[in-house]
Amino acid sequence: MTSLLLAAGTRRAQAGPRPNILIVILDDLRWDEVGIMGQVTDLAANGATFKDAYAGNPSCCPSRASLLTGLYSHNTGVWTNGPGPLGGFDAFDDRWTLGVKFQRAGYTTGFVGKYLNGYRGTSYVPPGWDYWRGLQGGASYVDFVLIEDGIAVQHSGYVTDVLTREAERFIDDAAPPWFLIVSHIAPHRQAVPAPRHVGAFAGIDRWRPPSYNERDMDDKPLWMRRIQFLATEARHDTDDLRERRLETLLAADESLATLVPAADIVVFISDNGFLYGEHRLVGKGVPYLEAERVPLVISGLGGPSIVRETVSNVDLAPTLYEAAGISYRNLDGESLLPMIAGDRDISRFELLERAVGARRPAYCGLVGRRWHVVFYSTGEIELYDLRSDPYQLTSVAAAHRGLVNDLRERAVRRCDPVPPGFSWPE
Ligand SMILES: [Ca+2]
Ligand SMILES: [Ca+2]
Repeated sequence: MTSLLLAAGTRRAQAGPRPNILIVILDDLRWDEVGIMGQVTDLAANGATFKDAYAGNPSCCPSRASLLTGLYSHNTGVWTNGPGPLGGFDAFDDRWTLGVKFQRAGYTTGFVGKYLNGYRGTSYVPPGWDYWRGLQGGASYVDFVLIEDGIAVQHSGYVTDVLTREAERFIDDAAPPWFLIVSHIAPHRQAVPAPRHVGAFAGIDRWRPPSYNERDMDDKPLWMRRIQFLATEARHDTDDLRERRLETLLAADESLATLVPAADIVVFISDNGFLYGEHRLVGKGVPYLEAERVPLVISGLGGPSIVRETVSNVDLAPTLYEAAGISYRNLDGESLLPMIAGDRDISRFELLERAVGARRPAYCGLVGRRWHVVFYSTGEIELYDLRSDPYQLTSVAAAHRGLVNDLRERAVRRCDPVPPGFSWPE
């Protein structure tokens, strides 16, 4: 096994100008949970591991739209999971995706798995994909419909295994060079592990970071101060959910073992993270690290290296275009190739932006190596010094007026147009 992996790594390192490319996307995987996936560790040993990669709009559909295009939400127009004009499958302009660009460049392109929220009740195949296995929305882990090149096919196997098989079929038949996205639903709710992995993490230590059920919320904006402590039942449910989520990752890891050796470049990423009770929150879509940070490992473009610059899911498209010699323009992201090669830019800030939600105001913000700032449409500001307060326990906006003003000027420039429901306070 080891020699096989080394051989694959060697081949990747020597990838020619038309490399075969595999992107594996997980759903709601936190950046700090990949340690249990041995295949990701192996990828990292041959590649670049990004320690501070972000989804600036940390929920499924906006993040996927950004990943597929290299554009922020304010340019994809996909602000929410939808349905409606602000988000979801219907709101996405699919004419400028990775699939379209790679197909035009002569690649054989494939997409297997979860696409965008709201992709259901249709057999539509988006442009740019020679091989399409789109998972219908709202799918369960064991009973689901794949749109197979325009035809709905009911499946009843374990979803991660079925998607892996469909991906293998593409790799076996595709004329090189090929470009493939495999988009698993693991570890998203309901987080049903494969039968062979049930109980693998039973009894694991409960997750209780310092921010768990945050005691003092006085530093937080009003919408956060209204949130109650997690009750006993919610705490137990979240602990159970975490066990099952981790168990679903084992099948995803097996999928990597199957698919990775065929590719020259491999990208492993998640669409967004997940909170397990930090700041009394369970879920995602909020401006805290556990939701925003995503795992990102890229092999085949250099390394091994640990990259500590702040990067984003919009950087993926330009990185892969550059790696494959495909020209592009007018993208929000930047190629990560210089960083993988060792160039350092510690002044980078990534954009955070989100439309107004049911109980949360719209916001614009920035995150960099040290500072995490969020400007709400209410005029409230959250500023965290990630160096001294990595759990975001105490906002220090009031103590850093000059810094806040500087960051606000940067945010005004980058958050343009502003999210729906947002305006800069006078
Ligand atoms: Ca997600
Ligand atoms: Ca606090």
